[in-house]
Amino acid sequence: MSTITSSLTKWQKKKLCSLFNHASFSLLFKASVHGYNVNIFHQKCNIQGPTVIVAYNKSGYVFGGFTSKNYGQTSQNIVDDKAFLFSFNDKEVKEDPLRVLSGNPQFAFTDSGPNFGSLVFLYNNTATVNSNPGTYQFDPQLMHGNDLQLTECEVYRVEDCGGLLEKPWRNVQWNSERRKALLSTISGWKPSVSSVKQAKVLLLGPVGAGKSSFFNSINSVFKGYVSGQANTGTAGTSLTTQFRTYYIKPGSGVSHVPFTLCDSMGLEEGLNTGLDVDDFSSILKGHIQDRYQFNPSMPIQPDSTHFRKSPGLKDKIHCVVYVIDTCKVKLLSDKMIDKFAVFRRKTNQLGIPQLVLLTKVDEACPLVAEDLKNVYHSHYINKMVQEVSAQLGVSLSAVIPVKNYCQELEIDPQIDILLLNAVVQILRTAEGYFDDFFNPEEKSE
Ligand SMILES: Nc1nc2c(ncn2[C@@H]2O[C@H](COP(=O)(O)OP(=O)(O)O)[C@@H](O)[C@H]2O)c(=O)[nH]1
Ligand SMILES: [Mg+2]
Repeated sequence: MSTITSSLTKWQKKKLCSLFNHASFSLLFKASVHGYNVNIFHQKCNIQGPTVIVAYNKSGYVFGGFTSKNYGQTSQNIVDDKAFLFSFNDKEVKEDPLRVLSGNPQFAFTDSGPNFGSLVFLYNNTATVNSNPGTYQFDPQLMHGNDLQLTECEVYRVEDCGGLLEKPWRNVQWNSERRKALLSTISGWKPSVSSVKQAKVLLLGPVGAGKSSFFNSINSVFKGYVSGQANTGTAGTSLTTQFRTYYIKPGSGVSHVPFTLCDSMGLEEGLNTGLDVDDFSSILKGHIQDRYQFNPSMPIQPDSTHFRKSPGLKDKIHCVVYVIDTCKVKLLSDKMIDKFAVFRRKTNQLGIPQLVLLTKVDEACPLVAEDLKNVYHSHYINKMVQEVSAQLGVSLSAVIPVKNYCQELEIDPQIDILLLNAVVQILRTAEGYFDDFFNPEEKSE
């Protein structure tokens, strides 16, 4: 699965959000990745419901149009009285965005590209906008500074995120005592089998979901400052092609970290791409050693130097954590859901308990971006937790929202609390593996 990421800066996203009432955005199309190509635009954006097109030019303008109607390839005009054009400029931080409504909002989503009457994007399959105020009355200088050459053009699906729930759907205390208590729970945790000192946790999910960022974030919590050991990034295909076991250095008053996090290749939706199910099975059984380089054309063989022939209990995976980007829950393809089902079945067969981490809660809901404490008040996050639980067939209590450290330079106690909560849940889940340990029948394939 290829991942595409938004070009909106935090500030720009805030401006865009201010045009909507409690909306969340999922990126559907990005011209620099998919091309200034009307056909691909239609493939990605048709029948997605309300969307906003966002164009960028060198003069610092971010401008575009919102429509509440489906894009389609029809030659008929579409009427949408909720549609509007907008613009703001990076240089004018204090000003409210320009918002232009039309008395007669008719436009067409034909093969000429998204055509808002007065603005046509992807004009002639190029990085230009055709601008001709008419249906919408605007001053071209204010709309785009008369700079019609685009540096980027994106389309987002816009979804009403429904505001805040009065009562949180999970109770979290956000004070420093709680942070301390969570750290002390973690430092006091031990696997119930004495031969094992650390729970081995495998992170699994699509490329770009935030697996490496999660490890880095947990590491940062224990270090007391934001650090980045595992490579994170936004390459289209799996950036991590090695099997890695990451040890977290004790810190923040914890003298022994009772778990390790393993990162593998990303899950991709194609049949023979991304992590292979046989390799996955070898990881779960403890056969694959640190730094094994995955071979895309063949699963690991017993004669490989990285193949551990007789793994002990400590080498096996004790908990599988599926990592999913909250913004992508609605966009999970059937193929990806099938892939999850195959991996879940394998994990169940081996009696390994499982959890789901929903990352990027800040990107998914602007109310959470504003204040992380809103995470369990957010209607939208709650909805996504329910949706992922239904799609993957895991219980609601096994879905944990988190926000990783990504842009932050300093540790934030609230981010820490959410991350530490996730760790405690992971350890409690792993405990199920060890509790089961004396029932050998459940461990056989
Ligand atoms: N806003 C936000 N961005 C995140 C979060 N987690 C990861 N990211 C970003 O998502 C991108 C992909 O993350 P990465 O950890 O490399 O994904 P991986 O392929 O699963 O290892 C990076 O640019 C991260 O900075 C999060 O919780 N919030
Ligand atoms: Mg990674």
